[in-house]
Amino acid sequence: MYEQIGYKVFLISVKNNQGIDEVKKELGNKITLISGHSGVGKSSLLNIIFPEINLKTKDISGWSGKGQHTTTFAEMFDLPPGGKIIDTPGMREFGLVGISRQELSHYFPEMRKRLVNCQFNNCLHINEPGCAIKEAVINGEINEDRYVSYVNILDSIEEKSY
Ligand SMILES: Nc1nc2c(ncn2[C@@H]2O[C@H](COP(=O)(O)OP(=O)(O)OP(=O)(O)O)[C@@H](O)[C@H]2O)c(=O)[nH]1
Ligand SMILES: [Mg+2]
Ligand SMILES: [Zn+2]
Repeated sequence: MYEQIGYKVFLISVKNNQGIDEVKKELGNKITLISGHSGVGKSSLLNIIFPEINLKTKDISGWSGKGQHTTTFAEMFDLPPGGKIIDTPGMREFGLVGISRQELSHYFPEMRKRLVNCQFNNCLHINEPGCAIKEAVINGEINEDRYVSYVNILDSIEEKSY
């Protein structure tokens, strides 16, 4: 689903040392932030790529599965090949700051390139006539799950009353 939209996706395993080199190659001379739920293996990934960082990770034997965060604050490290990487604590929920309802679809690459085809230039792609986004969802060009995510996020953004 994400590859279709144009994102790079890597299938990796720290335990089996699979796909790690491909990720490492992407990191040089960039600033990268690692994000995801607690316990998905963010710090373990950084440790296997750059052992000199030596981050604390969860011990499997002491792993109760809930409410424990091994990484407790975000920390940025210089990478030997140049660039920086930021390890962050696991998160429960994402919120958006500073993105208006009108702007939201610009952050979905597969929507952004179709916006010019909507009949109204302030279309929110919900129930407007002549909406190119809804049309693309109906004929399968935009993934339905992505559209549902869009609608859910849109609902979570409060309309500013000026
Ligand atoms: N099977 C398997 N286990 C992994 C993998 N990567 C990490 N783990 C295990 O998952 C557990 C959690 O790893 P961490 O690296 O501490 O996870 P984290 O995402 O940094 O967690 P927080 O710091 O709490 O956000 C540890 O017991 C790791 O050994 C993997 O690729 N495969
Ligand atoms: Mg961690
Ligand atoms: Zn539209």
